[in-house]
Amino acid sequence: MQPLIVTVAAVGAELRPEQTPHLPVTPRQLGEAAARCQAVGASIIHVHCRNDDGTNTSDVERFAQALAAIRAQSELIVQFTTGGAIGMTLEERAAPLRLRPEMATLTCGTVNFGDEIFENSFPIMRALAREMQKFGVVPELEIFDAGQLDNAKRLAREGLIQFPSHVDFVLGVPGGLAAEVRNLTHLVDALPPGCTWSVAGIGRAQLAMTLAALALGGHVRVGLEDNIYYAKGRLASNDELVARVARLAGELGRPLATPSEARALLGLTVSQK
Ligand code: KMH
Ligand code: ZN
Repeated sequence: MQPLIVTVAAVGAELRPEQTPHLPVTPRQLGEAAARCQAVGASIIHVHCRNDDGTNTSDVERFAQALAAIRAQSELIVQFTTGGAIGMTLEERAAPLRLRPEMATLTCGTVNFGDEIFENSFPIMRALAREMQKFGVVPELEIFDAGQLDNAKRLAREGLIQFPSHVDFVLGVPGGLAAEVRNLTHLVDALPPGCTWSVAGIGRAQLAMTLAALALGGHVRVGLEDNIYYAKGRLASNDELVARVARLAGELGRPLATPSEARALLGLTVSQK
């Protein structure tokens, strides 16, 4: 099995700071979270940015500060969101790509998202993919529902993304595909040859999906964006969630990928540090 790539989705867009004291809101807090998560086994950090009051922002300067803070304190692969927050325009979602992070997410279809709609029409996906091509940013394909993998294959036929690619299955969003092992295995079976994949289980499903990925030889995304609890009624920090994955992998004899090993596995040959 490949060394395990652990992604930490440290902040996301949906949580309010009142929900947990562990949310990294400022660039400085993101840098500190990156250092702590690398120390316990993470190799990628998935980045959203907030204003000091916790509201979402796509401000390029704020992303630049976050990027600098993370790079100053860690060697993690920095993966920007292009999903942003519900209600952001395409231009807002794409703006931080000009900073040329090593990776960025590309969600491969529209999905119900709680009571809201996370809109990713083909024109939106094409525009984001083109921006990534323009700035040399490697996409991680986000799959929230079964048909989205077929959308990704269509984007590949159009020359906007390339397979093999790194794919993250985000399972258990209310409105998306349920976080069940049979759904995960179905998606893994449908991947084009040579892809690497991870799974992000939402809420309580984070732990079960972690265990499934470890068993199947995939990679894992954890973090407060997807789940704020360590156990029922007990809030987690990002590094506690990463450390738990590391311990579980250790029990299976699966080594953790360092950031440079993760870069090699993902074809990100040049570190920008
Ligand atoms: N906040 C969600 C609407 C991504 O980062 O690419 C979208 C999201 C996905 O978090
Ligand atoms: Zn996100």
